[in-house]
Amino acid sequence: MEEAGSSFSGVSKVTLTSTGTGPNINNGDFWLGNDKLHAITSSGGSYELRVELTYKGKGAYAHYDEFFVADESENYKLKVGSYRGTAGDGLAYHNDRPFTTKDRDNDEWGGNCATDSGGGWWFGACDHADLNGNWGAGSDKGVEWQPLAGGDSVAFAEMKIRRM
Ligand SMILES: [Ca+2]
Ligand SMILES: [Ca+2]
Repeated sequence: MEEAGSSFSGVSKVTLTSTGTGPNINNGDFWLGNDKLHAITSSGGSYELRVELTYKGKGAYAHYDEFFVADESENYKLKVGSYRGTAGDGLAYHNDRPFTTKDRDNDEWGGNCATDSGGGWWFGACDHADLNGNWGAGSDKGVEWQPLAGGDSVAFAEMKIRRM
């Protein structure tokens, strides 16, 4: 189960600039798109998520035994299940939160977390993890997984899902 997962699919690191329709490629980064994530995760069966991270030359992972993205009418709300792994549970805070982009503010903060953090995510006020930030940026604007790297940007991030 913990092999790097030939049957896992879906790469990411993200710069989603708009509302979730279609892939959005920016500087070699790729986000599958929330409509596609919803279509996949609602297509039958349940999906698990494995987040691969590298920080200071060391790999770490976070595994969730459920991963689901709701549809646009629910603002692509995230559902993640139980955590296990070595990276810390960066997504617990984001569970059940809607997706915020620079042009659709669904977060719980007075400003727009996507604008401040560099890209769309399932923000609250604002994040414990945010893999759509800016590579190498500090001050809460980086590619973040705070249980692993605090306010630093991780060096690599990938989200992979597979049907259980
Ligand atoms: Ca807001
Ligand atoms: Ca951030």
